[in-house]
Amino acid sequence: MSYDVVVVGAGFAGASIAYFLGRLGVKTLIADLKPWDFVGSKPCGDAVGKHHFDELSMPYPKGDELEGIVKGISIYSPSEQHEVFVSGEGFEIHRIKYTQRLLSDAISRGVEFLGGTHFREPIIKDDHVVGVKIWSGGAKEIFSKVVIDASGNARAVVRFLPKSWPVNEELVLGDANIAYREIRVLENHIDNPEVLRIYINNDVAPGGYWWYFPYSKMERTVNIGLGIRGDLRGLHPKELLYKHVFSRPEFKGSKVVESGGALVPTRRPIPSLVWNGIAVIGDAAYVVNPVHGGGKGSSMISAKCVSEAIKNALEVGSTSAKDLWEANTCYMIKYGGKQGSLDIFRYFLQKLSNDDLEFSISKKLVNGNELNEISLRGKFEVGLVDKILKLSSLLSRPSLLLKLRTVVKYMDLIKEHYLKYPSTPEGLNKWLHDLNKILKNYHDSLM
Ligand code: FDA
Ligand code: GRG
Repeated sequence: MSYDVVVVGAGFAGASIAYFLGRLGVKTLIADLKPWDFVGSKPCGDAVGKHHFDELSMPYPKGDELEGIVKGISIYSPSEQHEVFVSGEGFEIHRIKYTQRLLSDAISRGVEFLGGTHFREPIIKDDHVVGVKIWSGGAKEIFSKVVIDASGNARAVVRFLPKSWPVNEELVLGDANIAYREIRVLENHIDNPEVLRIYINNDVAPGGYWWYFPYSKMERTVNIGLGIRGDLRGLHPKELLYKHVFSRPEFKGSKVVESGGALVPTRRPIPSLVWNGIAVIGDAAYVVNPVHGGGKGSSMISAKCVSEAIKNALEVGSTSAKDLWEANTCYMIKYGGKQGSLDIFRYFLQKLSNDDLEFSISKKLVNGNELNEISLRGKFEVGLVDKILKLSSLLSRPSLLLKLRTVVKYMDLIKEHYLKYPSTPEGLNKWLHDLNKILKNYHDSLM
């Protein structure tokens, strides 16, 4: 059996690329461990920014694929006495139904779906991935011009590849969150169900946050979860959620509809989304917003960039790293640079004490619009830096002030560096070397 493309994993990223490849008329097979009825099921807060669908011409979730409308996010200080409201449109999306919608569209255009299928290992020939070994009611070999790893945190394909291939960079747990969530039906009505709530508190969720995301289309139903930095031994997000959150009176008598947890990569993307005969998208490529941990929008961006690069590579008749490379230049410009710079910000945020967080939110060092700008562009505008510097010096927080200066400088440096992402694979080693130097200098200066 042979295809142009085999996609391993039919989660949000895999289903998105199947959707794009179907529309590009590329002969594709997509396989997942899960049977059809469960594809797309994944512990998630289910929130996605609307702008992603507009920018990528993806269909909005509709009917029962849409569980809630989002009008903005309230971010609460550790005491919960102060909040910043970030206005922005989004959706609470039904993970299974929307994934099935994308896959159905792809199938109607000739993409083949194989459920209940276990990817076992890649087939590599002359330094090129040429196919996959799978178990699907029996051992099978399938050949293809490109294999796409969309297997999420399993990184089921790339982890078999040589370490010298830049698609195989391991995740360090300090660069991840471990997150757990439950979907619950409450006894009482939820106020402002179109506003998502994020609570930052180092005692409750060290290195992360806990969230309360109502499904506005489903009366009294809410997605509540908690994420902590991945390398904090002895702490468990489920235990913290039960201890600090579900013990509150508002959850008394609530019914658990669904529960589960998983790892969230919260770092810059892997150095390259493609190599010879292989592409990586979604969580397997660490394409997640490092500050808020949302990865659905960026999964779709990585899928779009990779699908177009594959289409063009197939046209020239070669799927080498060089011929697939435009996937990188597309992704790194659209989102990778923002991830790189927000990774710098994330590291700073994770070092702040509850006292610093309370101070920053209560004194409104950054308001909602400004936070939105930082989140959208991965950048502090010059006027904002001046404002914060003035406010913090007036209010005498010299250590915070000094650190923030460093953070802003390195966020800009990283952003500029991603703009210089190499146009061919030959430039990658030098670019990576320089990136690691910037990161080392930053970490040393924040010690
Ligand atoms: P995903 O894990 O969804 O899919 C991978 C697929 O590969 C699975 O279907 C799996 O079965 C399959 N697979 C794995 N190994 C295989 C093998 N060997 N053979 C065959 N198939 C295999 N993001 C966001 O935008 N908004 C949010 O609110 C949240 N909230 C959130 C909460 C929690 C608790 C977590 C853990 C994560 C989030 N995220 C999020 C992140 C978001 O869920 C994540 O970025 C995307 O779902 C990633 O989609 P992928 O398709 O890459 O991986
Ligand atoms: C605790 C790190 C950690 C992970 C938990 C709950 C969760 C994972 C992620 C939720 C992400 C989130 C807040 C989504 C809200 C949706 C929304 C309207 C986001 C607006 O942000 P965008 O769209 O961000 O500007 P991106 O980076 O996707 O463009």
